[in-house]
Amino acid sequence: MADSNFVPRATSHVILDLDGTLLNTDAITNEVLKVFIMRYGKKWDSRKAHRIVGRTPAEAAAIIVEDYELSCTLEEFISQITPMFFDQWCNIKPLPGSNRLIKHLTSHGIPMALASNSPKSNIEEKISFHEGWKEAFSVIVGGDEVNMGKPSPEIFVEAAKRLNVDPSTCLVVEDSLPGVTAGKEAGMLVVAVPSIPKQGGLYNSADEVINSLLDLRLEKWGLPPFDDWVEDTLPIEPCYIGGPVVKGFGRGSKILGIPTANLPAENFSSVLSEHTSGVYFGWAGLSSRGIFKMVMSIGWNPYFDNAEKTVEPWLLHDFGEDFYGEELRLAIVGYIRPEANFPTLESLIARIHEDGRIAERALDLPIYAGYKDSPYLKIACNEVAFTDRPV
Ligand code: ADP
Ligand code: RBF
Ligand code: MG
Repeated sequence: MADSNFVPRATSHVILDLDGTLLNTDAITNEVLKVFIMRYGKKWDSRKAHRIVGRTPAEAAAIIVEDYELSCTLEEFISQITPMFFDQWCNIKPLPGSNRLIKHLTSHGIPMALASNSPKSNIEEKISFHEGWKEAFSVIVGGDEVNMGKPSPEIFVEAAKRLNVDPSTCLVVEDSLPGVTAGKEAGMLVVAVPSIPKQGGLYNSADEVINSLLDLRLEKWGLPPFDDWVEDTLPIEPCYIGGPVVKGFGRGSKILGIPTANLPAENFSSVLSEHTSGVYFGWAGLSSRGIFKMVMSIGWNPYFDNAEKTVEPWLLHDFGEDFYGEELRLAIVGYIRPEANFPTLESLIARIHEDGRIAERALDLPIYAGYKDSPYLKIACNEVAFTDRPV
């Protein structure tokens, strides 16, 4: 992995993987496999999903038939499951930062290629649901156009050839281990964006491992930097979620001295799956109390090794009491940073307070301030007049 002394060489072309990197294919894969495996009386274990990430469809099929000891042949499996996937392609959502990255590189005239283990026709079908994607890529290389898919470097070498450039001037962005291996073997610079959380350590050969595309710093690779960060924050497509405040584990309030209101995660697991873990901020509406500034973590709870993501908003206001059972509604409007491991509790606490200050300042900016008036938040306050309430 890149150390701090690492001076990258400049790149001029970007080669992107599709599934798991630009598209949240994993969500659909999980759903389809869950349903399919149930038909055979077995239970899908999403923690084993990493076994198939970055595999060719045939490899993935073989792994699943074997892992779950399904009473069908590989051929039966593939012929039954393939139409189930086709039906879902229109529902695959871009991962956070995909549209932003594609638009940015397009507007700066940086040539882009798509390089995926999927057959080319599947790639074209999948990207057809996303505006501007097809036109953005001057080259598309599918797994059916080479002898061997990733981890063989062939797909990437072919992409560089069609882009008419030396592989060494290409930056690859990849979520899977086979993809990272392929990119490095091809002699390219590789940024890994693991789609399975907490596996970053496995991606040693990548030049950098980042948490999500939102954390991509193009200037590190000699490419034009994003210009949409505002005062240490990144505006995101606003997202509204809410529910009754439930009792948490007490670590936040008792150990960190930072209470976070827990929401029942099952209410919005689909919304959560669309957000990568990290620190976000926005506005919080609390029934009968008003609207407050809020900074939150998504997905992080090292303490309890939870399988599901959690949302933990810290309302930037001193209530002096609990508010369990009250309806809490959130408008999440910006991103601050990826989750991190802190060496000490003190450094974690200091960083969360810094996040709080960043959110506090940012929410006064016109781009974020307006969301305070979202009707969604006001309903949470039982329609009372709260314009004069403290924020
Ligand atoms: P945690 O481990 O997340 O702190 P608890 O449920 O034990 O979990 O404590 C958090 C509770 O503290 C919230 O559910 C809420 O009722 C209360 N609380 C008080 N002040 C705040 C605040 N400023 N932000 C969030 N929650 C608060
Ligand atoms: N815990 C971490 O270990 N790493 C982090 O980067 C991290 N960021 C956080 C950011 C915010 C805004 C908040 C409120 C908490 C954060 N936490 C982090 C703490 C973690 O979420 C903590 O375990 C829970 O808040 C306690 O339930
Ligand atoms: Mg991938």
